[in-house]
Amino acid sequence: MGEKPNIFCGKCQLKLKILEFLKRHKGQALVGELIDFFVGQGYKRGDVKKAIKELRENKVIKKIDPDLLVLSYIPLSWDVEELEKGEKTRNREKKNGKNAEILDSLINCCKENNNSCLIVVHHNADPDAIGSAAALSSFLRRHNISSKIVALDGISSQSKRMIEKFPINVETEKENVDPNNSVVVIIDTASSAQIPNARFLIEDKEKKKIFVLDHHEAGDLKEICFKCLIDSEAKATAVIIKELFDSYNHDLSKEEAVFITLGIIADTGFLRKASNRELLCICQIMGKFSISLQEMFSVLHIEKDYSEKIAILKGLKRMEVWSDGEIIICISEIGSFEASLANAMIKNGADISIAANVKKDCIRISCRCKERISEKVDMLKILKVLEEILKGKSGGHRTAASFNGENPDKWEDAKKVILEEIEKAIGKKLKKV
Ligand SMILES: [Mn+2]
Repeated sequence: MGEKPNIFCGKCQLKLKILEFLKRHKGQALVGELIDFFVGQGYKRGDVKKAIKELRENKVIKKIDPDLLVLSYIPLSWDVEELEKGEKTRNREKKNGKNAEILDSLINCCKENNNSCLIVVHHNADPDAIGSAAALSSFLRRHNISSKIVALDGISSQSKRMIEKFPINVETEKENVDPNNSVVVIIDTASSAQIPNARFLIEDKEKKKIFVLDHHEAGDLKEICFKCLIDSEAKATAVIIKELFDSYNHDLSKEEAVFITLGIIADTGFLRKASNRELLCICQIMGKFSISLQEMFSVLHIEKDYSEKIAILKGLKRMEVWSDGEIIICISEIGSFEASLANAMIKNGADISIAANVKKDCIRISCRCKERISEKVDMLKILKVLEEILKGKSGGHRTAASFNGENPDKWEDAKKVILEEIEKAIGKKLKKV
């Protein structure tokens, strides 16, 4: 038998056997029964107890009530590699355990501040900002601290829908916010430029205790804050909040779970951009509460305006399709919403989409290119070629680029140039489909 990696330092075999035992018993067992079983297998009682203790310290298993042990996490398979991966996850949890001090500190500061604080979110506050703020506000309320969610720079339409469905108080009027409240938590926000109307709340930073909880690259708020937890690896602030609660051993309420879920779904593009960390968080919540993921999706799904839908449908009707037999290129014209049309063409099968908004005295073009194709075809470079013909400027990147020009009369010529440039890039001739 090969040498087992020393994942749990010593007694690895026994620990693995305990985990296998728990797995066979639907992830849970009575402490006494488990110990008796292994003693019956010839292990020393003390060794079994020690192994259980170490597994609990590693957060692999936990005790729910005095007698019941349950698995904290269930790996996909029970080999050592999976357990090692689990170990990495737990190391992050341990790190956050240290970070949980920020919650202690926040609670203490609030207690010295009349049991209150303000929770400030960025302009056009999205569901991650509002959801994280709502979950934190509920957490504080359960510690007898009243907080006000402050959104003086507007909230997004997605957030409005979320609040309609799950009502919470969000303050949007400056007059109703006490400028002297000395504890301010800033959520999902990296720089003061993102909170122009709320900046007065943090101006007198000597007198304020400012906390920052965020997942963006650090901005100027990091410089002025009293304490911060900035983790740019997290895909949503909501996942940071959830992990903070976990390491605080906070018993998540359903309301908090809903807001955290909505925050994660919104900031990960309906989970498409979620990493294991966000998915694990969602799975833990789904395992504990009866929350329907479909319902959460529908709360955040926003119907396009009638005018936008009609514009896109007209654009699709006018669409030309070109191909080399493999790569599909769609070109069309539209009176507005050219970016939406470019996205719609990609969504319906195009590898490259070009949507032009040809007006009397100006032209705007929006392009998209699938990641896979963008290794060969650089749409920004192609739009640059048009700068002379259409008298304008291009911007963006390889996969999403746009163009603004003053010579709309040359659109037909420009279209030919675009197709030629694509042919050059892929080294094949295109045919109209
Ligand atoms: Mn966010």
